Amino acid sequence: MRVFDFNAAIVRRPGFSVVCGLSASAGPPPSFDLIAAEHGAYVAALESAGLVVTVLPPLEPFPDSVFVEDPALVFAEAAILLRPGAPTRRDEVDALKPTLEATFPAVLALTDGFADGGDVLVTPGRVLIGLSSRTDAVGAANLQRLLAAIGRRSEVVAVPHGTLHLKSDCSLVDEETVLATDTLARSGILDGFRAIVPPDDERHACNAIRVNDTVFMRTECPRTRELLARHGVDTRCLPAREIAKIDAGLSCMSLRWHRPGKTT
Ligand code: CIR
Repeated sequence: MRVFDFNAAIVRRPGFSVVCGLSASAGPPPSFDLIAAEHGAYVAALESAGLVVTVLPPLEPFPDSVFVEDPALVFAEAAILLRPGAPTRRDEVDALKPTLEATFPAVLALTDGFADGGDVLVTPGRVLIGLSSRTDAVGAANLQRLLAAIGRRSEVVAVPHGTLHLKSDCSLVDEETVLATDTLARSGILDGFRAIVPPDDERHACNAIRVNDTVFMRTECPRTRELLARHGVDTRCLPAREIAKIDAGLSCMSLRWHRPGKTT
């Protein structure tokens, strides 16, 4: 089983409040209708890749709750409830907990510090945990202990300054290859991987997701798509321009795992 072989996912529909999602820039707010359309296309793509998708209802009090990747981590053997670094996102965890308890054989929980799922990159040999403005050293150390308890090796790495999450700037393309920004590729964090580096004006392409045999990537990145095609990878483009206005990308809209006993 490869770390990107998935047959199940959990997503949450955006609420109308998503237009007030956290954003580091002072640009115009996104449109709810366009975000809902991007989310719809995303869910359809996961389904067409063979995943059974659990769609949770919107949570209006939590504008960023559509980004289910941040409050939890999921593996076949267990889910881990995290402690998001942004105060407005902390209680998203409680809202997700009953679904995870009903779905996974075990649910562990971070008790100290802060960690966002967007800072966690699962690779074949180890789980990378990025220290960022959302994930602190205490949270990362706590997460390492929980990962060890389920038999996963992990390593704590530093996310370059100015990057929201580790996975804003990198993603796994295959078992030996990552898509990464130039800064991250040069940082040493990803040593041991072959890095495909998009041109700087397509750096947002680095938040992609490998799902089974396809890399889902953002629509507006034709040159990165070409690089991936040259590498022999099948790609599928998805719109994400609107969620990008609130600092989000493709990885953050789902929790994905391989549910034992399912065939796809
Ligand atoms: C936030 O700032 O928390 C949201 N507006 C965006 C979260 C994106 N999450 C992710 O990339 N894992």
